[in-house]
Amino acid sequence: MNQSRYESAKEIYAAWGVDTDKAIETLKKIPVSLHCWQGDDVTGFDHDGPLTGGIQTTGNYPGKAHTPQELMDDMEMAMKMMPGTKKLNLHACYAIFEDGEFVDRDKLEPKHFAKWVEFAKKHNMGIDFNPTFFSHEKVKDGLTLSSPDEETRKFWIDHGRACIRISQYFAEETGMPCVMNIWTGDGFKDIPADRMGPRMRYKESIEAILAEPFDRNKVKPCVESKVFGIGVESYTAGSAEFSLSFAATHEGCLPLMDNGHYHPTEVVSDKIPALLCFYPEIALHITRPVRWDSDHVVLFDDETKEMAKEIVRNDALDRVYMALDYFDASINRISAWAVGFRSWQKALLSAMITPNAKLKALQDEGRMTELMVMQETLKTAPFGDVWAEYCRQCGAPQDGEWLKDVLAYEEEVLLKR
Ligand code: RNT
Ligand code: ZN
Repeated sequence: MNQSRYESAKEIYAAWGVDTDKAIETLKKIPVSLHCWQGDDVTGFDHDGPLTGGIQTTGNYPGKAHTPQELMDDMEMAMKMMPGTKKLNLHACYAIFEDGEFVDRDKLEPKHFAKWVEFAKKHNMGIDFNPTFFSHEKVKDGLTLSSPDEETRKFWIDHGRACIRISQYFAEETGMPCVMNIWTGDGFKDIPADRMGPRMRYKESIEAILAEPFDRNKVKPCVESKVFGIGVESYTAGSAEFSLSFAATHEGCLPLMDNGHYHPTEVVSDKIPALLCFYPEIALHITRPVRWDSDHVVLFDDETKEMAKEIVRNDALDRVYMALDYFDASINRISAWAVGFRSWQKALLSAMITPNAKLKALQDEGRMTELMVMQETLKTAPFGDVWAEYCRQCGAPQDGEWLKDVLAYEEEVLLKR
C-alpha cells in the first residue's frame, strides 16, 4: 500500500491526540476467539442428526467441511485472511474419535481433543470451549439441564463436568485460560405451566457442573442467556435475568452476552458498561442479528462499532473475552469467517483510534453540540489508511485483495469435495 497515506492519516489522528502506531501495536496482541462451527454449519463430528436447540443454519452453499482435516484446512485458509491474534473456539461435538472409537458426550476426555490442541499449538492459539447441549438424542422434550427427568439431567451434568476437565486440559496445554461457555436451548414452544421449576433445576445443574474441581485462573466458566429460539418461542429457561443472576451469585462464573439474544431494540453496547460496573470479567458472543437471532456474518456496522467502543474506551480489553458466533451456510464459508473476523478487528482498531478522552470531556462538560459535531467528523476520518497499515504489518491481505484466493481455494478444494 501507499505508505504516505498512512503517514498522512497518522498526522490527522495525532492532531486529535491519538497515537495510531500504539493502537496498531496494542490490537496485534488482543485475542479474538474464532468459532470452528462456521466451517460446517454447526454440525460437528459426533452425530448425523439435524441441528436442534432453537438454532438454525440456512443455505446449502457447496464445499462444507465434513471431516476434522477438512475443517482444519478451511480454518487455516480463513486465518490467512485475518490480521491479529486468534484463539480457537471449539464445541464438544467436534471431538475427534480415532480407530473406530466412539464415546457419548458424558464420557468425553481430553484425548478426544488432542488433535485440536496440536492444531492450536501450530498456530499459537489458546482454546475456548463449549459443552454441546443440542443436536443429540438425549435432549428430552427440548430440555437438558432443566429437564424434570433425572437421568436426562444427569447425562448433561456429566457432559458439563467432562467439559470442565477438557477446558482445564486446554488451558494447561496452551498456557492460556479457557473460556467455557454454558448455553442450552432449554425451553418451550408454547405457554408453560411451570416457569420456575425448570429454572430451579437449571440452577442446580449448573452448580453441579461447577462443582467439578478446576483452577479459576485456567478455566473461565460462563453462562449465556437467550430470549427465544426457533421452536422455543414461549419460554427459555436461561433467560437474561436468570443467567445474569446466576453469574452474579456464583463466584468465578462469568455472564456471557450474545448480541443476537435480546429483544430487537435492546443493544449489547449499552449492556457492556452496565456489567463492567459489577463484574471483574465478562464474555461476549459477537454476531449480527437480522430481525432475530439469525447469526448473520458480523459486519463493520454501527452496533458492532459501538460494542467495540465500549470495551476500548472503558479500558476493558483485558476484562472482556471476545468470541465470534455466527453461521451462514448460504455463502462461501471461508469468506464468511474472514469477513466477520476482519469486521471485528476493524471495529476494535476504529475504537482504539477514536479520541475517547476528548469526547468524554465534552460530555462531562455538557458540550453536547460539539460532541455531536466531533463524532460526525470522526466518521469520515481516514480510518481505512490505518486499517491498511495494520493489515500490512500483520502480513494479512488488504481489503479488496483476498477474495480471489478464497475463490481459487473454492475452485481447487471445496468444489471437489
Ligand atoms: C445459540 C447460542 C450459542 C450457539 C453456539 C453454537 O443461540 O448463540 O452460543 O450459537 O454455541
Ligand atoms: Zn452465542
